[in-house]
This record gives sequence, structure tokens and C-alpha cells, in this order.
Amino acid sequence: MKTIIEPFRIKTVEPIRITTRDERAKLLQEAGHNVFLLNAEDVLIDLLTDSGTSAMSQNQWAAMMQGDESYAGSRSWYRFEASVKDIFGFEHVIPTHQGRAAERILFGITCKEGDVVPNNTHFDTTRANIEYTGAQAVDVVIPEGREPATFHPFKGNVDLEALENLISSVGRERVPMILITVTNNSGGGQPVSMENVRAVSKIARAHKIPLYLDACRFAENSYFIKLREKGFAAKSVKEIARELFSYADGCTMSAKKDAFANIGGFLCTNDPDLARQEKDLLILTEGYPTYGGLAGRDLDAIAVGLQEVLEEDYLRYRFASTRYLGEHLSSAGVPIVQPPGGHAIYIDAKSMLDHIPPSRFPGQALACALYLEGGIRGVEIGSVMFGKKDPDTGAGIPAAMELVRLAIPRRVYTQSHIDYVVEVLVEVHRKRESLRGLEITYEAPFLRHFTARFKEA
Ligand code: P70
Repeated sequence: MKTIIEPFRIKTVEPIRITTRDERAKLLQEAGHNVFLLNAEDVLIDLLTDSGTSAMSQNQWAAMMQGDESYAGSRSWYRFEASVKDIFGFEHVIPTHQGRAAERILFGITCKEGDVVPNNTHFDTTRANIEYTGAQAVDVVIPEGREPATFHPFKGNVDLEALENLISSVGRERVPMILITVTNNSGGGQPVSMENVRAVSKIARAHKIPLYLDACRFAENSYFIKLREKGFAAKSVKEIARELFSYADGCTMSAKKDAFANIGGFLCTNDPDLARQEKDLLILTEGYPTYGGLAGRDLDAIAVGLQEVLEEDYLRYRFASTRYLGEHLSSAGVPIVQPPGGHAIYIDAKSMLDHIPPSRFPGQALACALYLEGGIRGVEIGSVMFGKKDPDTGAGIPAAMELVRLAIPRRVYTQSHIDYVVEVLVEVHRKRESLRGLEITYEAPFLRHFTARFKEA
């Protein structure tokens, strides 16, 4: 059969509410043209993020009932640790309430003013947590990774020459670690090849610099390797994931993505001294090292979710549904980052709205238009999220790309929801010339996209 179906049936449903265009125009105005500031109740199809928004399985809910809420050494902790070690293989596992808590602890200990941390592309909280320590976050993705329309099977790959040049220009003592984000979220949800991870690991070891993976979407990246890289077709996704992690010295992980959990994360390392310091810091702000800010039942949901996300029936369906959205948009003339990523489709707002300059935030304007037209919430990944200011002149420096991400929550929406999204987008694309740019009226000192307010320019 050609049709790839959802490998599950629906047992519990959550109603969603249809609003009128007039209501949405008013709500958008009240939210300062920032979709983060809308009430979720007023959103029809919520593609803001695939983070914490998954539908859990009956096995995860059943596992939650077995949650052991003991403060120290709970059974839930041991099940969690065993599940993480089974796949990730690192010696020390430190639970956290989500990915950015793992980042804050890791970078808080290892990074300082003047340091430089390379990554294929840093995502928002990763970059912000590095910069918060005074270190510099530098993106070294291959050139194809910054060109939306270019096809490449592993557009998330690290540019090895740029990495080597960076290390030799700043000196290895100023590079506390090398990061690789799998899949590359800022650059279209694009995968990194095993060959590239191996090559980066070789460079890292030669310079005695630890290599860390930002592992949020490790299962999707591993499945891309199985589908696209020579020599992996016959391997299980778990075997591929294990090999991927074998080249690294540790990882940060948000269990809100490829673990189907609504909250949670962890930090792993093979370095016992670092693990000790991390646990000390964990106790200060997150909690005791056998729960790290999570309830026992959360640890159990993650333990089960990590294994489920590696099931190939699920991954086949996951990729088919993302690809379905990408192919329908693309064939209707909507410019997207090619090829479709694992967890999301990214619309190239710079190309679609070429009458709005980056300084007027075409991605933000498009995100607002999608809400106004059809109650769909996506997120800008462009100059609102990653734009900078010139420290001397105060002039805006635009991001590498102006994208709007439509992230697909795992196991949540059906094909007819996606057909509706396509219809709305095609309509917005038809009216694209009538869209106007935006100006910022309020912004926070870091991670401004979450709370900024705008007005029409
Ligand atoms: C997303 C969310 C989180 C994330 C990530 C990577 C590669 C670390 C983290 C932090 C954040 C977000 C963005 C826009 C709208 C809503 C949410 N990514 N590394 O959707 O993990 O969130 O658990 O602290 O993608 O991509 P955590």
C-alpha cells in the first residue's frame, strides 16, 4: 500500500475552537502582533512548537501511574536512568526540568567571558545561555544550510574547515566545547550525517575539546541517517542513535521533543569531575540529582517515551506527515526550506514577502497573517529571534534567514488539519503583497521574541 497511515487510534480528544476573522484581528492587536502573547484557546491549529505538545501514549500514561514520588533514589529515577543510558550510553545522567536548565548548568560551569562555542547553528536558548556567561556562540553550518531553496541531504552538517579555522584563530584554550545540534532547528530541522559527526569528533579529540550533542531531536536525526546515508539502511534507529552518541563526550536534551513528554530534560557527561559540579549546581536550583525538578511520574513518562520515539512505524508516519505539508505548500508555489525537515516546515518569508525588508521583520508579519487568516500559530525564526544590534551604531544586523516555522506536534493533528493549514497558507500567499512590515515597540534584553510587542510599520 502507498498510503502511510497514523500508526495509532485516538482514545481521548481535546476540542479546538474556531474564531472569526474579526475576533482574531482584535486578539492580534491586543497581543502586540506577537503570537506568543495569544491565549492558546484562541488558536485553532497550534504549530508554535513541537516542544511539550506531544500526545502521550497509553503506555506513557500507564507508566505515570507507577511514578514513585520519593524525594531521593526513587524507582522512577532508576527506570529513567536505565532508559537514557540504554540509548545515549553516557556515564552520568543528570535530570533537569527542561533543555535550557541543562544548558544553563553546563555552560555556567564550562564557559566564561572571552570563550567561543561553535555549533552547526545554536538555537535560541542555547545561544542565550552561552552569551549569558560572556562567551560567544558561533554558527559554523555548511553554506547550503543557510540557503533555503538548495537541496542537500544533510544540510545541518558542520562546515569542518570553518570549524578548524575558528579553533586555530581563537586558540583551543578559548573553546570549552564544540556543540552539534541534531537536527538543526534554526536551519530548517535539517539532519547531520554520521560521517560529519565522526569528522567533528576527530577534530575535537585532536584539540582535546569536548564534543556535546544538543540532542532534542536525536531520533529524527537518526532516522534521516538510516534513510539517506550509505551503510545505515539495515541498522535499527536505536543502533544508529547509539553510534551517534558514541562520538560525543556528553549531551543536553529536552525531553519535550523526541521523548514525547510534556516536560523534562537531562544533561549527560562522561567526565566524573564535571558531573559532580553539575550535580552540586543542580541541587542549588533544580532539585536533588535523582529528580532534578521533575515529578517521579514525569521521569517515567520520559523513560517510556525515549524508547517509543525510536519505533520505525512512528518515524515513518512522522516524516510522511511533515513531508505531506512541505510538498503541498511547495507545489502551490509557497517557498519553503528544502528538503522538508523532520519536525517542521519552514516558510522562506524573505522570498515570499520580498517587499518587506528584514528590518521590518517579514517572518513576524507572515506569522501574524497566518493567525489572522486561519487561526494558525507558527513562529518566526528570523531577525526577531536572531537579529542583533551593532554595539557601536545601534543599527540592526539581520539574521541569516527570515523563516516562519510550522512545527508539527507529535501524534496530535490528522491529515485534514494539515490540509486546512495548506489551504490557509495558499490564501495568504495569494494575498502576500498586501502584507505589511512591523516595528518593535517593546523588547527584553535577551530572548526578545518571547515577549516583544510590535506595531504595523
Ligand atoms: C522549539 C523549542 C527548544 C530547544 C531546541 C534545541 C535545539 C534546546 C532547546 C531548549 C523552543 C521554542 C521555540 C519557539 C517557540 C516555542 C518554543 N526548542 N535546543 O520549539 O529546550 O525548551 O526544553 O528548554 O530546539 O524548538 P527547552
